[in-house]
Amino acid sequence: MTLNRSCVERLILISTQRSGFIMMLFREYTFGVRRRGLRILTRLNAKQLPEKREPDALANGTNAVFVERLYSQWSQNPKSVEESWDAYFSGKRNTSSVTVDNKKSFKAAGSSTALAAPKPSAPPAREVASAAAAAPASAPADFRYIDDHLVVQAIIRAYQSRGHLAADLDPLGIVGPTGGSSVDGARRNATQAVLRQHYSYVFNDLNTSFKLPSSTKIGGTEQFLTLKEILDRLERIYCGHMGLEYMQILSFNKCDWIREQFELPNAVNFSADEKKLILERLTRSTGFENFLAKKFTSEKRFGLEGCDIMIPVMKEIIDRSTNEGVESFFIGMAHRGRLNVLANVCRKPIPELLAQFHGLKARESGSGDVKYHLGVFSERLNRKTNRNVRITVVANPSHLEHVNPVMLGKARAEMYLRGDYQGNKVLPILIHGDASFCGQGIVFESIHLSDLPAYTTFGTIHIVVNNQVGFTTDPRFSRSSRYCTDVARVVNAPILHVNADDPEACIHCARVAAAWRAKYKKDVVIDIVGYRRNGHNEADEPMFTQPLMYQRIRKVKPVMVQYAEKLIREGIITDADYKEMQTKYEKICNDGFEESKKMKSFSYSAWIDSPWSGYFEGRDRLKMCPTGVSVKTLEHIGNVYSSPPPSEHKFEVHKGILRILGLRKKMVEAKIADWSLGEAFAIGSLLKDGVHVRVSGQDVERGTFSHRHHVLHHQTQDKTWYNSLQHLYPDQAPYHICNSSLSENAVLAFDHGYSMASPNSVVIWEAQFGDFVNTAQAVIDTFIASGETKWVRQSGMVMFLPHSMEGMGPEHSSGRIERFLQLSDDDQDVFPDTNDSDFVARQIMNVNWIVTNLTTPANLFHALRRQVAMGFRKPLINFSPKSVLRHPLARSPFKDFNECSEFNRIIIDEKCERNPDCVKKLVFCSGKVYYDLFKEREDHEQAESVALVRVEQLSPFPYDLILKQFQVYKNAEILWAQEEHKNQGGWSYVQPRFETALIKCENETRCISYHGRQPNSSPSTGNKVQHYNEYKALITSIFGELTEDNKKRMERIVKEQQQKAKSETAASMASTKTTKGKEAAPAAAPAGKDAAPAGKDAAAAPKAAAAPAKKEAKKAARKPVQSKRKPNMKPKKQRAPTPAPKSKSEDNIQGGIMTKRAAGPMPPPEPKKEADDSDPKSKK
Ligand SMILES: Cc1ncc(C[n+]2csc(CCOP(=O)(O)OP(=O)(O)O)c2C)c(N)n1
Ligand SMILES: [Mg+2]
Repeated sequence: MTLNRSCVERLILISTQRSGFIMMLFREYTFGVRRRGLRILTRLNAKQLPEKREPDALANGTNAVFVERLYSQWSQNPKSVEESWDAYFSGKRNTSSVTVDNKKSFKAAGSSTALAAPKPSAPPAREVASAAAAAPASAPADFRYIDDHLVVQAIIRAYQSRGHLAADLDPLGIVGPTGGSSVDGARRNATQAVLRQHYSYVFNDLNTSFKLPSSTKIGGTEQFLTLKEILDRLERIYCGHMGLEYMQILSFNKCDWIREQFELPNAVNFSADEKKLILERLTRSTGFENFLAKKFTSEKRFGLEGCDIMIPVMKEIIDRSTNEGVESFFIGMAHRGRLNVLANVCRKPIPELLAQFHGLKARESGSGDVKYHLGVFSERLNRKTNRNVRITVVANPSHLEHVNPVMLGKARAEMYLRGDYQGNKVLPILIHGDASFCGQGIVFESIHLSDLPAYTTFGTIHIVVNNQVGFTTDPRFSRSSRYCTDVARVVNAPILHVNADDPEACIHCARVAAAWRAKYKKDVVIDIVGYRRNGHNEADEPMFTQPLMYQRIRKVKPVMVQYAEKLIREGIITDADYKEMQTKYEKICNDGFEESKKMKSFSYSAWIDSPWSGYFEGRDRLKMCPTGVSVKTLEHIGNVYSSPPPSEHKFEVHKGILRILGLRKKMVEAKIADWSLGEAFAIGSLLKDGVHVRVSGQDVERGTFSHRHHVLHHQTQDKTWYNSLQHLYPDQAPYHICNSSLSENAVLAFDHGYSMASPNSVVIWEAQFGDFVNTAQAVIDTFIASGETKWVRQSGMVMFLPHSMEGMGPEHSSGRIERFLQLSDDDQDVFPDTNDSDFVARQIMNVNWIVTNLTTPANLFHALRRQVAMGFRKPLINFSPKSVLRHPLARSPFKDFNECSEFNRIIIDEKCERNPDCVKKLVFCSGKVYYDLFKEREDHEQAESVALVRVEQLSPFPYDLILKQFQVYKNAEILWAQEEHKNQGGWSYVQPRFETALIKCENETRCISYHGRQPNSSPSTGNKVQHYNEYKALITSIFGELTEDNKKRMERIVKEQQQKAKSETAASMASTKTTKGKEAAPAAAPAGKDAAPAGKDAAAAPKAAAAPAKKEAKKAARKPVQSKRKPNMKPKKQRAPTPAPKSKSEDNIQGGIMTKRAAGPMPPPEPKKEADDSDPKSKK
């Protein structure tokens, strides 16, 4: 034992003198194979090593692994190793005097050249072979032998990790390997760029056999190959028409798997029939573009020519994946080759496709979109596998790559709907352009969703149509990374670069990609390197900007022709077969063309990407279902929502949360709801009705303002959560709330995509603060605002955008109401037919979205439930509150949620309406400012003379109700009050609409005046004093200055309140003494410390803004004192657990109610077929 240790220590000593890489090898040796290693070393040490020797080169860390392997081989069969090694291991020789007749093993080509010293610029110490190449010229031949082996290993590794740098990927031959004389003198692509210093290493004999390390599969079943064979095979695999980037993958298993797919002899193998099929598909791909070019010479079609192989690649992926059980494919792509995909992958009927070129009228209203943006859904038989497949190409805007997360969200929802918890049945495919893939940030943001439990689509296959140009810009000016695909490295995706003019290599990559996704459920990229035969579109002249490239392109035969010639040469087809293939497809196109000419109009609905078949059939679209629910339901939801997990589960809840739950419980008992409870009522009752609810966004589980707390965290047990709303009813729909990655753009788009998959779900995306939503502006503009108009694709998605001026500074104040309102497409100058009995529903149906700025929990409840109560779907943009979340006035009694209640588009001033003639001012407002105005009106003692009317639904504008208000307050001055700056908030939207409504009134001479902040380029000041001054100016402009009487009255009230609070505190202390052991019940008032808006942002809330609500909040906040003093008190009584729902998230339920997180529609990816040996998350 002592001996062993000293050996190891000695080796460590030697190894530490070597490079880091040697250390690494040695560490592997000492720790990974320690036991075996020690055995060898014991032997070496005991038998061979003289007492006082210089560090033994043989037994040093560099060679130890090799020696160890050799020894293990020798110990099984001494004849299986070189004679010299046999002698060495059997103790016949001493390591320092090895003088084997190396001529037996090497045909020396001159020992001085053989041991060519490294170049003066000695390779970095980290290189294995630096040790080898640096071996002294006089080194014994055994060392040469070892060095040769080491260099061979290093070369294999170099090909694997760097071979792609010298791969022959460019069909134009502009960018590519220059090639050079390889280590064996043969010409090969791999030069220094790949092999580094090993490139200069000179071997004695090319025919020497080398034992292949386990890190390569090039030998197949062979363990030994000659050097020449090794080099030839590596060159073919890694520096041919495929450039394989996979060594960045941290998992050994996955790297091994990739090697098996490419390195094994005959890995790339096609039968004659398979080759014929590739050609047939190529004929269609190229034939379709040729046909369009002939028939519609001046039309833009963004042809695929130059990357024609993409169609066979997609078809191969579909074939292979269908075989693996995939039933539904979701495709997201931009313009390039889209029509071809529709025709040849989706098999969209050619007449319908060509009709788009004839400029026909659409049968439905809507502005439509250009033909290469429309979505498609097709269901057809896959002839290769004889299985039915559904293919969806998601409609997309011009904004490159923005469709990616939308498609992913849709695919995710489809998985949920199918109960496909592992992504076995649904496969997302994304097609990218080279310039956009690396240029658009949304690519990174979406790729980063790939492994998040609530967002994963279990692997996406990415295909890059890499035509080496973006519009007119060369890659060297459009990206800093070597490859346009580098963005995918962040998720450890294998990246398969492939020459577009080698169809078999491309199809092989497609096969590997499909198999990878099926096996590992992770992203994979195929980068098809081709060219663009025409300009950016067919009308563009590419010679203006890429003259030399296009000179080359003119000389390159289309891949279809090249491949046909190859197959003819190989005797697989004849010339006649090839011609017949072409003629056959041309006829299909021609027949389709003739058919298309007969069409007189076309329907947008034929271009819906995933129809909600039958969902609205037999239903009056204008009939809204009631949104109120029974008090019993409210009580049930309220009780579950306010209860901690059942005690038998010993779920340790944070004490602050227990206090919040206590407050909730009190509210339920008092039959009153705050914002959080109102939201829970909406969600809970939707779930009860079988409507799936998903809430997604940054920190939504707790809620940015700490008001929600849907997911409770076990305080002493990791990864144990509890979400009471998942346990309301046994047969409820699944509820998923998920914190998202810190991205607005991709996550909003993802959830928008999710919302489009089914009308029977409510998908809520919440911004952290509304201000940040503008990072997703493109998604809002191109999908949410205009998606239905362009693509007749409905969505009922909900956006929560926290908004209000509370002195938090320019970027924590505004969700930019004005922008959403500006995008609303109701006509400001047209007073609608308000006598229509279906006016409310029709008005919503005709607008692109609903914009609300709600002030009561009940209205939030109805607004959310209305999303599925309507006979159609519309996005809802709601500006949600911040301080109002806990405002004592922002509460709704249960009666406002019951069966007799409904959504209020405006909230009238009931008191003033009783005596309208006293009202001098009719103030319309929206959102939180109402509570400021309410308070100030009290302080100014103008409760009877100023009516406050809240416009809860800004768009579509509630003309009918506004008109009524004008008529109620005939003599009042009409004001619009807003806290936002004049060029922001609702003013520019409401003003013309108020005018339109006023015009409608007979003999009306009044107009509406603006009261609010002056125009500003910034949403808000960052200075609290200025903020308060602006606030005061707004208040004064409506109510005037406070009079002396007002001030006296206010002082009196404050005193009274203080007195009352004092006596309450005293009383509660007394009662605490007497109710020892019992729970000190918190009042149904805003919580104290725990309920305060969380974080710095909330802490920064200015006194000024908080002023109106503050006194009330303070007053109420004193009550929780009781619970503060009794932090350890247990709740009086714990509710009996509700039985766990038999929902699709059932897998997450442990022991009934305790739950591992139901992360999303599905449980987090289960151990896939193979555990990820590199991912620390998978080990947790
Ligand atoms: C977000 C966005 N920016 C700019 C454009 C304008 N544009 C359309 S195509 C294109 C070039 C795209 O190049 P690439 O991604 O390589 O695709 P290719 O057209 O070469 O197939 C550009 C810049 C756009 N459509 N979207
Ligand atoms: Mg391009």
